[in-house]
Amino acid sequence: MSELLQAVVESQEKKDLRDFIDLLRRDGSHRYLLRNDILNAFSNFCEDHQKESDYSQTSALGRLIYYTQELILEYETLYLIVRPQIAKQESYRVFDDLSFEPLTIQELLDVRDRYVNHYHPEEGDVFEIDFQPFYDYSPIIKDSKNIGRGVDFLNRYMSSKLFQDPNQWLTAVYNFLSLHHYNGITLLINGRIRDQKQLSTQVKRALAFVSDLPQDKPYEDIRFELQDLGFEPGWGNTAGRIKESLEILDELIDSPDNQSLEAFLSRIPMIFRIVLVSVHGWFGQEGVLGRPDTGGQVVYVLDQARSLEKQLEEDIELAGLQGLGVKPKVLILSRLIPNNDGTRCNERLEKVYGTENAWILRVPFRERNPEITDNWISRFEIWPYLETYAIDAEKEICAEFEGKPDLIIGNYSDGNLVAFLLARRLNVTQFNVAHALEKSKYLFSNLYWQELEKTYHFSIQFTADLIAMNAAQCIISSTYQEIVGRPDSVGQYESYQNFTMPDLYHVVNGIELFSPKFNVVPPGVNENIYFPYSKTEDRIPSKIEQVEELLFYSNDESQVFGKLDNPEKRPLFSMARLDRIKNLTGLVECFGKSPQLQEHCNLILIAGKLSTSETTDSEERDEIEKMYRLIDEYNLHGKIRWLGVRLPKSDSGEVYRVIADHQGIFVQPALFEAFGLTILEAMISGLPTFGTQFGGPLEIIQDQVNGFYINPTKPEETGQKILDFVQKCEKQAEHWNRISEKAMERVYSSYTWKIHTTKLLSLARIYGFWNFTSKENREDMLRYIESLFYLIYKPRAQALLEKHKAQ
Ligand code: UDP
Ligand code: LCN
Repeated sequence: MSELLQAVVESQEKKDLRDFIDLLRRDGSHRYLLRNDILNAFSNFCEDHQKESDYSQTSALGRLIYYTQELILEYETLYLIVRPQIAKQESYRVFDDLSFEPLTIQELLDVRDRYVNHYHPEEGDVFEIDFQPFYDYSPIIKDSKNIGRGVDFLNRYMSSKLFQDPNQWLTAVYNFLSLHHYNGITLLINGRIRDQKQLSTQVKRALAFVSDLPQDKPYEDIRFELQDLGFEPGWGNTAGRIKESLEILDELIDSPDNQSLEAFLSRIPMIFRIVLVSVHGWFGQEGVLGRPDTGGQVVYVLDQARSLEKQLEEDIELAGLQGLGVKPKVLILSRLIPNNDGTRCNERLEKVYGTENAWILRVPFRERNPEITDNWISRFEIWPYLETYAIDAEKEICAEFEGKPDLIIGNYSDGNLVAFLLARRLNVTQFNVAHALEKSKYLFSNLYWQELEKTYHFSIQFTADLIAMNAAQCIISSTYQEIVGRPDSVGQYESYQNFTMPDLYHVVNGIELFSPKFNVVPPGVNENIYFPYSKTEDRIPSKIEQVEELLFYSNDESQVFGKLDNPEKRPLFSMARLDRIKNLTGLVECFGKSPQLQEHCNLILIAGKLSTSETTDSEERDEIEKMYRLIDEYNLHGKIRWLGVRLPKSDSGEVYRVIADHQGIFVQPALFEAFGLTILEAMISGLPTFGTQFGGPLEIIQDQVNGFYINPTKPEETGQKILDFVQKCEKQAEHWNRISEKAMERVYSSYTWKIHTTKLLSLARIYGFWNFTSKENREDMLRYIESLFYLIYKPRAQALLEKHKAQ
C-alpha cells in the first residue's frame, strides 16, 4: 500500500489528494470517517472537481481510497488505515506536506485515544492485551482464502507431522482407541490387544474373520468372536460395516493419509452427550420469539439440538451400539426465569419437541435480587451472574448426564463465556458460536465505550469475547465474512484483531484470524416448518385461510395496526425483532419515500409489539414510536399493516408461503445482519428476497441470481431496486417464478441442518483426536485468559452487580 500512496504523492494526483483533504477539513462534520463516509466524501469530491466518471477506478488515489477503511484527521496530520487485502491492515501518518510514514499498531491505538481525548501518557502506559505469542508456535493457515476451513488444514498439517514417525503414529492410534467408554462399557478395543504391534496383527485377523461372513450379519451375532480378537462394540452394526471400518484402520496403520484419517474418525463413536449453552433467555419453544434479544439464536439452537440428536442416533446405530442401550443426549443450557411472563422459562426441564432425548435445562441465577434476577435480564446486563451460574450449571449438567459431557458449544458472548468456564472446569472440548458480535454491530462501540457503558457494558462484553474466542478449540461461524469480511469490509472477528478501549486497555492482537480454529458451518432451516409454497399437499387449508385473514384483513386492534385500502396489491413483507439494527423503520421510510412503490405494493410487517407500554426495552420503545411517526409523516395509512403478534412457529412458516401465494417479496433491511435466518426461511418458501448487503445475507444470496442485495442506508436506491423488480415481474410473468425457484434451490443445496450437523460432529471428533494426540499445551494461554477473567472481567461484573443492587 505504501507504493500506492507513494504513487499518489509523486504524481499529478498529489493535488487531488490535497484538495480531498481540504474538503474533508472544510466539511468539518466528521474528523473520524469510516468506509461508507469515506466513499461518500470521495464521490462528493469527484463531483465537485468534475472528475471523469471512472476516476475512482483508474486513478491511484481512487484505488487508495477504495482500500481505506478509516480516516482520522488530527490538526495538520491525516491518518489512513488501509486494508490492502482480507485480514491485513496497514496504517499511515500523512503530514501536511504529504510526506508520510507507517504507523505501528501501538501508535495507531494512541491516535484513536487522542481522538476521543483519552490519551494520557504522563499517567503511565495503558494495559496491552496481546494473544499473538500464544499462536506463534501453533499451525497457521497461509492463504486468506483458506480461512474458515481450519479443520482440513489442521488435519493435513498434523498428520504430515505425525505420519513421519510410524512408531509415534501407531502409538497415537493405539492410545486413542484404548480410550473410549460409554457408561462403563468398553468400546473399540479391549485389554487383549496390549500394544500397537498387536493392534496391527489383530486388525488383519479380524478383517479375515468378517470378510468371510455375509455382509448383513448383525453385530450381535459375532460380538463374542470379535471380543476374543480384542475388539469391542463401536466398529459397526453389521459384518459389512465392521469390515469397512477395519479396512480404513488397516490402511491408516500401513500407509496413513489425512483423508482416510478423516473418514476413520468420522466413524468413531466418541460423542454421546452435548451441551449447547444459550444463557440469556427467553429460551423456549413457544411464545418467546420476537422479544428483545430472542430471535435467531433460539431458533438455531433448538433446530441444532434436534438435528444433532438425530445425527448422533444414526451414528450410534451404524456403529452397532444401539442394542447396548447407548443413547445420545443433548442439553440446551439456559437460565431459569421465575417471572415467566406466560412462557415455560420458569421450568427446570423441558423436552425438545420431536426428540427422544434432547432437553432444555434451565438453571437460575444464584444471586438473589428478586427485582432483577427473578425477571428477564437484557443480554447487556447479564454479566455479574455468569460465574456462579457456570458453577451451578456444572452440577446440574453432570447430574443429568450422570457424567461429563463430550462437547460444549457456547452461543453468543454470554453463552461462550459460560462454555469457557464449564469447559475449563470439566476439561471438555469447547466450541463457540457467535450469532452476532456486538462490537461490529454498534459503530465505534469500543472507542466510545465509556459513554455507552451505562446502557451496554461493552467493557465486560468485549473482554468476555476475547476470553471465549481465544479459549475455544473451534469457532463455528455461519459465513466466511463473519470471520474476515470481504475485500471491501472488515469481518466480525477481524474487528477484534486490534482495538482500543480508551483508559481500560489496548488490544494489539486480540485473535489470530489465520488459526485453524475457525470453521465455516452455516445453519439450515427447519424443513418441517419452512418449505416451498408450491408443496400444497403439505399445507393445511384452514391454516392458510387463518393466516390470510391475519395478514390482510383482520381488524383486531390488539394485534394489528393498519387496514389495507387495496389488499390485492403485491405484498412486500418483513419480519424481525423491533430493534434499531433490524431497521424495520428504515424499510417503512424506504416505502414512504417511493410513491410509485406504494402504487404497486402494500407493506406488511410482523414486528414486536404495537404499544410502548408493553415493553421495557428502550430500543424497542424507540422503534415503536418511530414507526408511528413515519407512518404519519409519509401518510402510509391504507398501505401498511403492522402486526404486533408472536406467532407459533408453524404459523410463521405459513406466513411466508401465503405471501408467496400472492407473488410477494421479502425484504430484510437490517443495518447489519450477522447471518439472517429469516432470509433462509423466506427463500426456501419461494419468496424473492431483498437482503441487506451488510453481513451474512451477502453470502446466502447471490445477487440477481437467487435474490437481491440492498443497501439499507440508501432508502431511495433500495426503493428503486424493489420497484424495478416489481415492474419487471409485471411485464414478464415468469420473472418472479425464476427468482423464486432459484431461491429455493439455493437453500436446499447449501443450507440444511443435515449438512450442518454432519460437519459439526466431524469437527468435534477431529479436534478431539488432535487435542488428545498432540497433547497441545494450551495451558499458558489459558492461564493468561484466566488473568483477564479475574483481573478485568470479574471486577467490572462485580461493579455492575453493585449497581443492580442499588436499583
Ligand atoms: N421470528 C419470529 N417472530 C418474530 C420475529 C422473528 O418467529 O416476530 C423468528 C424468525 O422466523 C427467525 C428468527 O426469529 O427464525 C429471527 O432470526 P434472524 O436470524 O433473522 O434474526 P435475529 O433475531 O436472530 O437477529
Ligand atoms: C443472531 C442473528 O443476529 C442472526 O443474524 C443469526 O441468523 C441468528 O442469530 C442465528 O445464528
